[in-house]
Amino acid sequence: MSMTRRQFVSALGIAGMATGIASCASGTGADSRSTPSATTPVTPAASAGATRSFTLVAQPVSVDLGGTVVDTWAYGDSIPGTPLRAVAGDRVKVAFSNRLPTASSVHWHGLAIRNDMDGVPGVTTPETLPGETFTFDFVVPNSGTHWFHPHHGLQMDRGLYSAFIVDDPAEPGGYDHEWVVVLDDWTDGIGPSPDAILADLRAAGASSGSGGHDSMGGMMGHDGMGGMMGGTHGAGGDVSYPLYLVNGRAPTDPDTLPARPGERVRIRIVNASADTVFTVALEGHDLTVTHTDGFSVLPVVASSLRIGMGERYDVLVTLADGVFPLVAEPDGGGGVARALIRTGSGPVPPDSFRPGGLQGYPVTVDSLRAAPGTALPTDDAASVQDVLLSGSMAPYEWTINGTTYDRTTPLTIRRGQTGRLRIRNMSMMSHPLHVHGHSFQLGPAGGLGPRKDTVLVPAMGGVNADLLADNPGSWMVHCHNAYHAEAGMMTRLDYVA
Ligand SMILES: [Cu+2]
Repeated sequence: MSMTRRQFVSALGIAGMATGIASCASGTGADSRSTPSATTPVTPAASAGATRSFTLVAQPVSVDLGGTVVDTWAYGDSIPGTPLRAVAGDRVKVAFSNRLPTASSVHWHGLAIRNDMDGVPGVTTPETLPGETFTFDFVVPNSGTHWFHPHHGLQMDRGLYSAFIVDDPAEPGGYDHEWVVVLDDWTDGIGPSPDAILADLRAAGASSGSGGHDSMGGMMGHDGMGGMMGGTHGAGGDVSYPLYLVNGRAPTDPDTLPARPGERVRIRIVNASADTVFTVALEGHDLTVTHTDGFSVLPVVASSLRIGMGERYDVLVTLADGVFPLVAEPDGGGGVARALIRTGSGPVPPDSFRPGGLQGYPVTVDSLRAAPGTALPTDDAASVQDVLLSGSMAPYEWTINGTTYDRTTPLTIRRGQTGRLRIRNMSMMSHPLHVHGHSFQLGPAGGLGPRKDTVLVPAMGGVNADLLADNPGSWMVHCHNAYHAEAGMMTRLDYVA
């Protein structure tokens, strides 16, 4: 049975309301009732071409993460904040009020919008001072699972993030439920603050004695630093997190999607963490990967998939009968993030449970191909530029093309050109590289890989990213590890005459 988009949207809206009520009513404890999932499920926007106005407030809050109450910063009073939703082609106005004790700004990750609304202080958009309101006003060009967060210091590693879903009116739908799943690594209010962690990383780097700028940066790795930080991480990021979250909930009190056996679910997965690459699997089910970063791919059936910071993957699943943990395992171990899908009765597996799919080989960008009509043209790139990712733990500095951001030489492009970024990772950690205001085509030649805006570049590996210069301005190109970005791993892509 195929539905028109309008029928689908209408049906999903009703299903959304019904399941929202169900999830409130089925909570067993006060915590479950008082903090229903912020994102289960979201209601699609009704029509294209509209002007949609939203308010967004960044503020200090106390939030229950499912048994643990933390003081942190959030959009509104939940983590994640209320998702925003529009239809491709809509004009969106967001009145952003900053009630934080410090300046902030909002970046709309994945939306290829006009440069002056991109939310990067000092480059595109003025920062919003405490007590002030700034109204973002832009047309949303591209559909997909996107998100938003501050582009301001380490604020992203607090609770300041949520999904921004953009519907494509031409997309057929064909699923019964939709579920936004936002992954996060958490320390604020439990462990040291993000700013204290960065100060520790810098102090440890300065005092380690191995000194000097190491061009093979990162070869010494983060294992040593993990030891210094007293953490348990092996091959993970630079930070040891006490908790991992799905939709703002700890694994002991997970967000739950109620559904019926045989129903089909679209799961929109966002990795909003600052320092953690996750591998995701759903017990008892394969995941059919349909989109990454909002762009459709030839469907691939995966037992698990690997998702870097800032990346998004959409998957389809036809549900079996029972209770199924959706688990995101961080690189390096140290716990899991998880949610549950409940289609029948049965006990909830313990929070340490790991789906069998995690033992398989995870899907990465290497296994994905752009769907027909999705790929960007990549022939005859008019410019080819190297983007070398490197760094060191002592001193704690991460670099692009050998320099930190304060000394960077921006990449350049001419309007209308196709430009190739030859991204090479010279370090022993993976880095999710994000280009603002554009998407890029991955692969050695046209059309081979997926189209994306953030790509997890493996340790000592490389990718070619071809982009089309169709959105003039000065744009950030950076590692989406918040600590690496703060430690210098950023540059710009500047349009030149
Ligand atoms: Cu990085």
